[in-house]
Amino acid sequence: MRIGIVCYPTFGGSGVVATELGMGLARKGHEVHFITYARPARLSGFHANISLHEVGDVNYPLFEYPPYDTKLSSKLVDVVKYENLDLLHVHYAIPHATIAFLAQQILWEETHKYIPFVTTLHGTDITLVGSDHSFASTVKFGIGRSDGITAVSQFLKEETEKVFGVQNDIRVIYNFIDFDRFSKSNKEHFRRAIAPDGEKIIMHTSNFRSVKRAEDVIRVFKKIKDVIPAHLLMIGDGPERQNCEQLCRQLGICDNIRFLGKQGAIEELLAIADLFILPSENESFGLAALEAMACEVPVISTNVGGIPEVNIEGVTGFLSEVGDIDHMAANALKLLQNDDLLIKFRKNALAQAQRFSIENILPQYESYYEEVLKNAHAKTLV
Ligand code: GMT
Repeated sequence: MRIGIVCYPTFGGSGVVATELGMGLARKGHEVHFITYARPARLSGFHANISLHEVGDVNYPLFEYPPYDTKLSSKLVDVVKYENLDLLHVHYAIPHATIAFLAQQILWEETHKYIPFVTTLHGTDITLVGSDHSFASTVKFGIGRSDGITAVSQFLKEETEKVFGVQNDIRVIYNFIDFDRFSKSNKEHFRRAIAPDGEKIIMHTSNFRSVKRAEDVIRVFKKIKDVIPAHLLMIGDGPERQNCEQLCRQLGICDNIRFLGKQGAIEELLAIADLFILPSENESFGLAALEAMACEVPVISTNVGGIPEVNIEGVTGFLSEVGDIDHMAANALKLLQNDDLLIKFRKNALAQAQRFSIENILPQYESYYEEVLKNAHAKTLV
């Protein structure tokens, strides 16, 4: 199949999933074309079946808000036409679903080629941004016009149906993990550098947006550190990072916390972690938690959104109400102070992550594409 993938190229979860999916499809022999405004952060090296089409800048003094959507739509028309694509798969509804629809209409008018498109809903496109009234009608329209819609969790499917009252069938296809990359490796030298006296290592990765409640990680860590020797690694960057740094100073625990910023090889850091903390206010899936679990790191998380579909209470980690610092810290200590329990949870985390292996999930996308293509043949545009 010749597939065009549209995504945000950043470190955000939707871009990561889109890129890993494209690379997986390419490995299976499909021809994949990424259409984005920059090289996706997770796309590395040369792949025989992968091409990248960058949507360039729009520089004209009139445009205080550059019309990226227009350029993206024209780029999609070109790539579909000249690379003879079979299908578009757009990640994150805003604005990609509506732009794909626009490109579809243009192509139909110009060439009578019907290009079906699949929209994958990732989370904040529905829960935060999508339901903001100023976006709602356009997002609902884009979803409604998609030839196929997938959601990354059962929670997100139900939320989309509730928020937008959409009639289309939404297919749940969970996020996945590539074990060739994400599996525990021996990084003892690195562990010794961070925690020379055998201290426990706690980790958090996110884009430090307020929805991630990264300050809660610091507060939970303070309670852990008050009881046992420990270090915290904070990975990623974003709007709340400064507040987190400030909080460390206020609490006087800076010596035990490293802010490492955006990192490419997360798996190398996860290799030395004992526990992962994800205290999000909302999370449609929690890919960061799955990556941790694949590296045998149990997860202390909140119980919101799709997280309980990934992190199983009392098996792969523990779940708490949003903002319940005491509960999260108590659960973390339960694991960190009992090596046998920690080892058991590590094994459970790996076993649960294996359910989400790329080998299990990628064929679900392939057969969904085939279904969508078959239905598209029967479709006519008004
Ligand atoms: O919130 C993020 O980390 C970024 C965001 C995105 O779309 O880039 O992530 C969402 O999609 C991820 C991949 O499907 C999910 O794992 C995250 O749970 C989801 N984030 C939220 O729902 C807040």
